[in-house]
Amino acid sequence: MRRAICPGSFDPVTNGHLDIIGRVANLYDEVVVAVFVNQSKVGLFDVDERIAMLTEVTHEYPNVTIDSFAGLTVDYCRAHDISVIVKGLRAVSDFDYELQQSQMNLGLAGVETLFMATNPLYSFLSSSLVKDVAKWGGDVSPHVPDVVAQRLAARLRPGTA
Ligand code: COD
Repeated sequence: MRRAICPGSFDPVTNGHLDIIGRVANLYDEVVVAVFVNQSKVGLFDVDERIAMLTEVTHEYPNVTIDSFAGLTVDYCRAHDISVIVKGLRAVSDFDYELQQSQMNLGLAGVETLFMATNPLYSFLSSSLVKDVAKWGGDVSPHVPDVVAQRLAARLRPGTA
């Protein structure tokens, strides 16, 4: 059984994340999309909300499951018999930090990291950018699934949705 993990904050999931998840689902028998519970950072959406959105937008992939974790990604991998972390790379600016993480994770636990190049349609997309645009009333519907656009409007511009 080939099992991979796509870890991230997913606050919230964007079409860029979803593109990577769908492509990974075509390559592995099982894919866990794991929301990192970061105790030192308050997100726009809580972990349960992020999981609910991810669950809804990945329902077409039967081999994708959604989970959350606290602590090290490699500890989650060891506990769930996962040998590969898949990360999306948008630009050179992602590379330095992702390289450091991948080398640390390999050293910590022998877990490999595979980098998947972003679809150029989404190379500029990040959750932070989407939240900023939504906050000021910009149209984020081309960049996130409908359910996410609706939740962003309800959270950031209540009364206007
Ligand atoms: N196109 C392609 N890929 C994308 C796009 C896009 N438009 N947007 C984001 N991605 C990729 C990112 O590159 C990343 O690989 C993944 O999707 C998740 O992105 P985010 O922004 O939701 O999540 P991050 O980058 O904040 O997640 C960081 C982790 C939670 C993975 C990391 O901090 C982690 O592993 N933390 C656990 C603690 C740990 O193990 N620390 C030691 C690390 S060595």
